[in-house]
Amino acid sequence: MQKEKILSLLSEKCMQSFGCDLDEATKQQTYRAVCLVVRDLLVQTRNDFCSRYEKQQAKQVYYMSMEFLVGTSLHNNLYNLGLEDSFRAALADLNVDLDDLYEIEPDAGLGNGGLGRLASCYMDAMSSLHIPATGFSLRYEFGIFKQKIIDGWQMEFPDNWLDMGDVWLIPRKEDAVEVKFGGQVHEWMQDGKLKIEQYDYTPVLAVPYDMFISGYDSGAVNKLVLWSAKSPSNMDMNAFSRGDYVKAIEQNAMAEAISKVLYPADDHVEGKILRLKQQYLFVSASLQSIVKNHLKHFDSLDSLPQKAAIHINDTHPALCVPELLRILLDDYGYDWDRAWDICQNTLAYTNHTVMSEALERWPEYLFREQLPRIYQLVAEINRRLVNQLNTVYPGDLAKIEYMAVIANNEVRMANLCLACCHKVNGVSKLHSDILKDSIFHDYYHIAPDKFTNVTNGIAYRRWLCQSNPKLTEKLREWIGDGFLHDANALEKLMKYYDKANVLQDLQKIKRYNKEVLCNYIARSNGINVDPNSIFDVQIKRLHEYKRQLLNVLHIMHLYCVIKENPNLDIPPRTFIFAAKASAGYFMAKQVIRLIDAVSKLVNSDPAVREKVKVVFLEDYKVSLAEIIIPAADISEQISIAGKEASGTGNMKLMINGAVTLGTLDGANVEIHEQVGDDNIFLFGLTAPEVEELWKKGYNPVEYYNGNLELRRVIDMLTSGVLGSRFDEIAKSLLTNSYGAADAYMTLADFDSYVRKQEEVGRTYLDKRKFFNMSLVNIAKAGLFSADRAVTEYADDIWQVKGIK
Ligand code: F55
Repeated sequence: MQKEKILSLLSEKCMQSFGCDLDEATKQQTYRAVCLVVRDLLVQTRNDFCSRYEKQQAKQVYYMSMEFLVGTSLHNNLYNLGLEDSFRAALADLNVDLDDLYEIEPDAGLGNGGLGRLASCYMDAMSSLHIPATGFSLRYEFGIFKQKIIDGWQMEFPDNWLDMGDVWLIPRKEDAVEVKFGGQVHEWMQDGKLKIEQYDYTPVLAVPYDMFISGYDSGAVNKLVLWSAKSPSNMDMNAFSRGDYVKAIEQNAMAEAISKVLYPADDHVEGKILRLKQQYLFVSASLQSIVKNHLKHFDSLDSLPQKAAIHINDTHPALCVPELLRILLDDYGYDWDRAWDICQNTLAYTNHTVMSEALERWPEYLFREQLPRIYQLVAEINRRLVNQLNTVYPGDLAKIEYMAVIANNEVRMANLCLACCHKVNGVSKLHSDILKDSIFHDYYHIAPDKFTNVTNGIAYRRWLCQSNPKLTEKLREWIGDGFLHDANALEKLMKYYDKANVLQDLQKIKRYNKEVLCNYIARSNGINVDPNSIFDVQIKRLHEYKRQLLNVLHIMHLYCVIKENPNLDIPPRTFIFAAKASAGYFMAKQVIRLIDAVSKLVNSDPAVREKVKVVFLEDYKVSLAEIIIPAADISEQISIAGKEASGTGNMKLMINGAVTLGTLDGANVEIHEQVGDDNIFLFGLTAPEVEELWKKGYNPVEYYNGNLELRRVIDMLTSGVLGSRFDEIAKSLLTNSYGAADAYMTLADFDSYVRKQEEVGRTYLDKRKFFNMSLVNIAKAGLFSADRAVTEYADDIWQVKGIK
């Protein structure tokens, strides 16, 4: 597009929206005008795309997720539309730097971590692959909280993203739908047919807001539909006329509370009514709109499975099962068997965790009270399931109870999905095997064909091409442009495996990205970091199983070693952490406090700080990850084997040339398969070894007593040398008071980790060798493209195709 054209569109938009000339607009106004112009372009492309797929009557994907961690959109959209350079040039005429506008945009942080970001990566990939798709979620007024560290403690602050983030959202008030909560169910016979009606319920309106999702160099634009809860206006009017003013306002507030805030926990589930209401609001509204859309184009819902693939992203949208059933039975008069058949063939489910505390269960009474009709249907699903299981496992009551949807006065959402969906997948080979062999083994036994694996993938155009332009430019020079469309083409880089000038260029680019990060660190933390040091990065949610603690214990060990021997010849290192902890997760917050204390100790000690620095970056989010990842040398993926379903940060770091230091967990296993033994630093127990050690009886005290280095650092925790004491952490490692002592086997893996870290240091001294490894990681990362992952979903689960 010509820059004159861009300038005229911007001027028009500025006048329309703000009543001012473009050259008088503030930065904020210019930013909004640019977004609105880009949005118009997306709308045009979307309309063309819709007419094409409607004409072809193409099957659509509906991706249901409580979370989409979108991050920022302007850069992504301009990049995808191929308009970045022309917009940059046009804005330069106005003395506006496009990069400054990028910085104004708040992250749409409608998710906690990996699961939410995965959903966004898949939306991007579906658009790039021309697959007609709609994502459904909630329009949280407050996304994931903003994190500040105050005196070592994590503090949470509200994330008012809509202030600026609303430019990407288009409301469709006319398409609002009603969702019913509570009340009673009335059943009666009419003309020989059973009729069902919910009455005395509380209605809530769900108002859709559309966000368009562009694909790279593609004629496809999909959309994310975010539902916002509103109280139906006639409800307050009724109360007003009865004079019950306060009640009316209260009901308004209660309805609107539903989409107020994203639940910030990714580690455990609490049976909170509000959360159940969030789930039902978005599931019911989405299914109503899917059904309505289907019937616009086809004459009955019989063909739903042929035209719609509805995907359940973890169990959070599991109410899709009974809600679709309800619509078919109650609203469209289907009989049970036919309705069940349609549900089975339309729905599929992805599991993202094996942690039992993260598997959703609802107290039965609460579920029944809030969703009386849905409860009846779930009870009937359970009754039929238990009957069927009685024939498969006659008399095996324990097994049947384990597999039941309702048991122990709880409704179990994973079993609901397993009982219904035609496909169930894990997110890495190891994780999918664990589902089959252990947590879902009994379901696997009765329906082995349901189970499949789709290893996660990332939208690499965001994570490499947009966030690491220097590397991308060089890659284009070396291997051509093929990788921009097909990530597998990155493998062509292998021909430069030992080419000195390529390795030097890789080193220079890394060095440049490290300087960018150094500047960020200096601004945000006031710490001067040496860009020649090894950037050793662990960025992810804070969780005990991810073992940030193992990383810190190693840093404490290094501290002791350097204090003992100040002339120790090791390459300098900067340990970089970024992590949010769930607000109520005590141990996770203690670990943040520990990282903070260790960073103060290390960074202020003249004998140590030339060799080691520790940086904790506040408020980890997509846009911060985009700055850190291109600068990383070492990617810490050190969860206890068997617990991290996949990880996706590991893939983002890999494709930017960081070398993984990790356990054989999640997708690290496949990263290892890709790069081979020589290009990864593996340590620690394997998943079967972890199992075996539990069976044998794990006693962390044996490791403490048997390893002086380990003992020294654990003793430091309680000694006060860190400025304050970390008794709870020490206790959790050594005693049984919080369940199993050292439940994540940090002590068992400590020695192996320390030795591997020594190897990392030695390897880095040989720059050529290190950048060999880095090159192989980039070259072999194509497998982890979201394009590959989405293609597997499309072929094996959804049975959809990209349209011409
Ligand atoms: C969010 C809310 C609840 Cl209630 C439970 C879990 C979560 C959540 O955010 N989970 C999550 O991020 N899981 C991660 O999913 C990634 C994508 O599949 C995996 O890579 C990662 O291993 C897994 O922990």
